[in-house]
Amino acid sequence: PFVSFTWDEYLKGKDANPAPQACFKQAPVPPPNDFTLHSKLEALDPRNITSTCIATIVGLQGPRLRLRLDGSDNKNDFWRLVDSGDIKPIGWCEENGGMLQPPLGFRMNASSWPMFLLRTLNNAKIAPELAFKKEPPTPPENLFKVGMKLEAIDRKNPHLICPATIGGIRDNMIFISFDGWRGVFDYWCEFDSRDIFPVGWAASTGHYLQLPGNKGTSSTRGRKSSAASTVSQPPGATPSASASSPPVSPMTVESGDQSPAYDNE
Ligand code: MLZ
Repeated sequence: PFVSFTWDEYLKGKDANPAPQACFKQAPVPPPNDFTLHSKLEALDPRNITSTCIATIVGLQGPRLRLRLDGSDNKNDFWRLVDSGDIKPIGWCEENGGMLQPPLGFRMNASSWPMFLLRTLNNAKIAPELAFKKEPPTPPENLFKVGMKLEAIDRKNPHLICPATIGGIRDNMIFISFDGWRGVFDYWCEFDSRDIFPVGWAASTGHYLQLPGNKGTSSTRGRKSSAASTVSQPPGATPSASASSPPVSPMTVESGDQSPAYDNE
C-alpha cells in the first residue's frame, strides 16, 4: 500500500484530470491561518444555522479551525476555513442587530444563558479581526466534469481531506467519490461547497492529506469496479430510486474505465 502520497506520482500514466481552480469556491492562494488555539469567535451553529453562537478554537490545521460551541458538549466539534462566511469576530452579531444564542443542546437551563454568556466572554481570549479572511467569490456556474480529480473533506471524518474524483453531476450538485475507499464516505454536495479543494491544496497549505484507500487491491483485484454502482441519488431526486439503482438522466456518471479504484500492490 501507499506509505507516502504525491499527486504527481499518483496521476502518472493515468488520464490526469485535476479540476481547474475556477471550479472551486476557494481562494487561488490559500489564506494564512492567523488564529490561535483557545481564542473565541462567533459562529453559526451548524445544527441550527439561524443561531449565531460563541465558539472556541480547539484545533487548527492549515487554514482550517476546529470549533466547539461554548455551552455545548465536545461531541459536536466542527471545522471551518479561516475565510468561511460562517465565522465572525466577537461583537459582530450585536453590531448587526442580532443576539447571541445558546447552542443547540445547551448544557444548562436556558434561563442561565445570559449569565453564562457574560462569564464566557469575560477575560476570554478574543480572536483578532485581522485573522478573519474574506470569503472567496462563488464560481458563476457548475464547471465540474465527471472524472475530474480533487481533494475533499471526508464528512464522516471531517478532520480528514482525501483524494477524490467527481463521480456524477446533476444541475448544481456534484458527487464526491473518495479514491480507493468503499462508497460509504461518498456524498453529493453543491458545486460551490467549501468542503472541496483543487489538487495540491493540502500540500500547499500544510494540511494533512489522507492516502487513497486500498479498494481493489485484494478481493476486488482485477475486477473492474464502477463508480456508477456506488452513486446514490442527490437530495431531491426521485425518492423511489434506491441508493444503488442507476442514476436517472440527466445525471452523468463516469464509466468503469475511469473508476478511481486501482491496484497498488
Ligand atoms: N479509518 C477509518 C477512516 C476512513 C476514512 C476514509 N476517508 C475517505 C475507516 O477505515 O473507516
